[in-house]
Amino acid sequence: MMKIFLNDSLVEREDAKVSVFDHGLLYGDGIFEGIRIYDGCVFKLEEHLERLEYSAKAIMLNIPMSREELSKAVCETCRANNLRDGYIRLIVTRGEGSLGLSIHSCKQPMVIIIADTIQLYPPEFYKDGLKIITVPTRRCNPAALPPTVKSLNYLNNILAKIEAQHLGYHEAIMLNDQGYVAECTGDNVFVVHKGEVITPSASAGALKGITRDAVIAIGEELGIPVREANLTRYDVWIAEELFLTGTAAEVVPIVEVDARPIGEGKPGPITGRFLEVFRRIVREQGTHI
Ligand code: PXG
Repeated sequence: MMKIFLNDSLVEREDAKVSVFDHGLLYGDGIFEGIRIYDGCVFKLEEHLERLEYSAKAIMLNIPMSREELSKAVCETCRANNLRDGYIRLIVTRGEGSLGLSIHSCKQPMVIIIADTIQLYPPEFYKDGLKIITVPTRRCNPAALPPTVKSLNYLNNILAKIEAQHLGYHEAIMLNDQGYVAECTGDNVFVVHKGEVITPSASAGALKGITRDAVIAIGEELGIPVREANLTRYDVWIAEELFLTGTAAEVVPIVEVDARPIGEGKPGPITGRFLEVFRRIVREQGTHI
């Protein structure tokens, strides 16, 4: 039986219920993290908890647990479910309140931790690469809703995902309101051009991905220069290599964007090196549950 961490204790899945008056449901008022566990080690747990705290601060949400308490609760939830490899969803909602946008009716934020198996991308995506498109839906302007906040309001990304899937693609590049590349619907974007690895900055509308940070560190380790810059669709089309990073996706090669083959139209060597090192470090680093 699956156990869910709800507020301050583990409960059975059937008993893990949230009020219809929770502002997480009513307004998408809340935050979350998606975390991986590899062979009994939670990958980048501290980094995920730090980002959760920053998201909370940005939306003026008081997480009712300390970093240590959250860390313990994540590990405890994995152990209670005998989970050694999988996906952890950590959610903090504004909690139950009255109908109305005001946060003041919500007295007790709700903490939920789900530890489950993960639906991975099929191995062909890594071997053959993925074909993607840019979509008309623009990434939220940071002045309207900072994309750096990992909030429960994913409609912007969902609209882009719908557009991609409607046309038969799995992922979409989202541009910001100035027309620069921001990110994909649930992954960060990297291009390889003339030996350099380039990714959009947070101010261009990218989430500060934990996998993105890990890839930047891997670049340093490998002596491959990685930098942030504004990228246009043109920059993407003429790139030698392109890859996406994310907790679920890890490092996925992209071989076509908007019907233009990327490089040779097959996964590139630099992408391959990043994926290889990434898959090594996820097993070497991490918090033992
Ligand atoms: N951009 C967005 C909008 C995301 O939601 C990333 C980038 C990559 O960040 P990380 O920290 O994961 O490297 C994300 C993360 C899911 C799922 O269920 C989505 C994410 C993470 C895990 C699972 O689709 N998004």
